[in-house]
Amino acid sequence: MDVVTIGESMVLFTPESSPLMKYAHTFSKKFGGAESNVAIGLARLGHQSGWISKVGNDEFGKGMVSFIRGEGVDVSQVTYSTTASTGLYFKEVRRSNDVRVEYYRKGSAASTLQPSDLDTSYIKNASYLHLTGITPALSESCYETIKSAISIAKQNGVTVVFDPNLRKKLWSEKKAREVLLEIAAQSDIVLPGVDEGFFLFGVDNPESLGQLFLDNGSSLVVLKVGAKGAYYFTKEESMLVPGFPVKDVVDPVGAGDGFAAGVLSGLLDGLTLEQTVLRGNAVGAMATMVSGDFEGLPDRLEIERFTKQLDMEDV
Ligand code: KDG
Repeated sequence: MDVVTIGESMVLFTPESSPLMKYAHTFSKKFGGAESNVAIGLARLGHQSGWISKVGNDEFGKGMVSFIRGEGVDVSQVTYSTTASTGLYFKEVRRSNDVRVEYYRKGSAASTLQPSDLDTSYIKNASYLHLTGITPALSESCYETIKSAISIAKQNGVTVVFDPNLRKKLWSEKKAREVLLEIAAQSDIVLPGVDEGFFLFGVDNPESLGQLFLDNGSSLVVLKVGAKGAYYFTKEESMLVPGFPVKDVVDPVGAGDGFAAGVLSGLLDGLTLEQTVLRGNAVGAMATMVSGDFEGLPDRLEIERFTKQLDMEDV
């Protein structure tokens, strides 16, 4: 595998008859989950990605696994719980900067993941282990699972990539800060947003944040600054790589996962850091142009068209 990731995916319901979940009487059914979004994004770009998870032995769980398998992601490490159900979530996009979610995931199958669910050889044979700050927020056993995955990766030279993906609905701010900093410190590459940087360090200046994440233990920091793009920082160099402006954002959820998939794809292809972050910016932007958490993630041809169209508009 090029990239192995671990996390919960859920059935996602979005209101149809009214934009508000409170009043809608019909909903469309989709799927969502930060880590499987990344795995799907990578598969669409031609990489080998594997998703470790647990779902309920129910119709939703089975449907979701087939769907993710159909996207080209390896789901051989997904197990089925006979006691807990697949998690659900509802999402309404009021405006591009006002998205509301309701989770029905407490005690879900994925929240029962535990270290013994991990197959050491599966992680060991990957080039990258991708993690987010959502999984450790789900339960104590999920937190232990993430710690164990990191230690397997570290013992076997697998690069750990961490997106803090702060979800305040899932845990207390104190616990979130403590755990996200702890995992970031053990990760080779971190992909925070500037807001997450502010949450963790109380600073919002990109240069200072880059340095703080480096001092915390990572060797590459890629800091997202919204539509402006993203900075990268290593001990030797740093740069702001401009973003791709999107006029009409349809659904911002999943942009960060698209960004992560683009960055991982660039690294796997051996691009320069500037080109790598540029790919992350393009994939992240494209994710916002379509409704759904991963539906807008592009294949290579679509990225090329998207970046060329922008060039033509600029001429
Ligand atoms: O990054 C997008 C995710 O937030 C979404 O797909 C659902 O995993 C999800 C979550 O926990 O909110």
